[in-house]
Amino acid sequence: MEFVAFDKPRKLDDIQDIIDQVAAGNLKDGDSVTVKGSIHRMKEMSGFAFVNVRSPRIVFQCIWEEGKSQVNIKDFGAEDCVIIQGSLVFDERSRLGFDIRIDDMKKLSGPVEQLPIEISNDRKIDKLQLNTLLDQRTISLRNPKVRAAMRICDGVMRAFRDYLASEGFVEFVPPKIVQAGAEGGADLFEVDYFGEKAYLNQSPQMYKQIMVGVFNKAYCVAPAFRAEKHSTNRHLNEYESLDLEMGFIDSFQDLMEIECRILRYMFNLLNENYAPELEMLLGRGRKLPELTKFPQIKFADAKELYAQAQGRKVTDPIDLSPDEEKWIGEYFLKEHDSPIVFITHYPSKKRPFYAMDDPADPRYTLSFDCLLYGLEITTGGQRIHDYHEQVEKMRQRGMDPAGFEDYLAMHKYGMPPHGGFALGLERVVQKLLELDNVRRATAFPRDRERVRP
Ligand code: AMO
Repeated sequence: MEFVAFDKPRKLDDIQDIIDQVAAGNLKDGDSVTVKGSIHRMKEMSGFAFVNVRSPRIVFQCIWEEGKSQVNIKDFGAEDCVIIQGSLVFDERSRLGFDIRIDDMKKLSGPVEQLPIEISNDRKIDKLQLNTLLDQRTISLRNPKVRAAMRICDGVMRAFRDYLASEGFVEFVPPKIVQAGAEGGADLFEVDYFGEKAYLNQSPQMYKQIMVGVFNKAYCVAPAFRAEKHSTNRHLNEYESLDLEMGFIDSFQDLMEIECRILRYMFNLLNENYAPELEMLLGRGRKLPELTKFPQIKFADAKELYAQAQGRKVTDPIDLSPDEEKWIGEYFLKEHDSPIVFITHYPSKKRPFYAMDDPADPRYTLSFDCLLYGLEITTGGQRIHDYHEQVEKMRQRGMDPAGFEDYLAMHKYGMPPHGGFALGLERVVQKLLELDNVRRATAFPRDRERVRP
């Protein structure tokens, strides 16, 4: 029998290790290094070649010189996976402050066919039709700018998780196959579940409320499925929902307050740890703004503000159109220097059966949306926790409480005043990175026309 030797010292073969060692003064000009990566681009001149190599986060420059390097550059091409043995050549003109002169280069594997798109050419990638970019996702994701957006997704989820852990929230895993819709409405994907009808979950709503009875503060990061038939630049049929729910709240203000803390933490974390990706997508020197204040306005007042600005009467008093949201976002950015605005007290008619009505005016609910640069990124609010009140609201809506036995079980056996909200990951990333389409903010978008790759 043998044991796994897991305590071996780390091999320094990632460019980031080399950068760190150079910065610490442990590696000097001329020192030997080994580094792994994929050949991103090659530029050959006579007796000389620049070989740009892509590591998980950085593209760095290696230099091949005839006579000095032991390999023939003609044996290599884009997307070859290589291990390079070389030496450091300190050079102020290089982006990293050094290049790597190739002494030896070993090909581990490489493409067997010409690539259908030129991964390393940002200009060509930018000009590709979105559909082509998505059809070729396996390799378009390797483009540094395209993959930068995916790393920002990582940062947003990480910030959500880290911040909630710091406030004592517990992460749980909701089911994705369920017996009934969570939000009402017909936008459900049906699944054949051993001959019975089941659905892909629209939202972990019921499960996160149940978990309030268990942990009091609970959250999950999980896909939500919506069989919505429209095709817009802000809707996906599968999106990642960052959900939280908390009990013993004093008011629904508590929920907005924690969302403010999460967003401030998220923006700071991205600025500190994801600066190269932000710059790649937003432009040199660009960062996310510092969040210091978070305006909130009642739904009815926001409608009025918009109507006044347009010199018209309020239209559709129970909903906000995408144009209105956009205008409200612009208004708060201009007047209050805030990319974020909370819109509170949505009309009861527009909110699901679980939303708590405002005792001061039951036409409205103790709920809110959060807009980021004029796009809804969050819906949330206080829920009904009293069993009889919940049953009554269902009846008023023509719903049969008997069909909601599982949902009502938590109310029946005692729930604290509680509430929560959900942030749509891709919409957050879309807005932070100023992307024209939410599909660019997810590695493998699912929409009416796309279930591949
Ligand atoms: P809602 O349905 O508003 O609320 O969804 C919450 C957030 O999820 C995102 N989102 C979407 N993103 C991309 N494509 C879609 N089709 C899509 N639909 C929703 C948005 C939205 O703000 N259970 C409630 C949340 C709660 O009250 O806790 C819910 O699901 O960013």
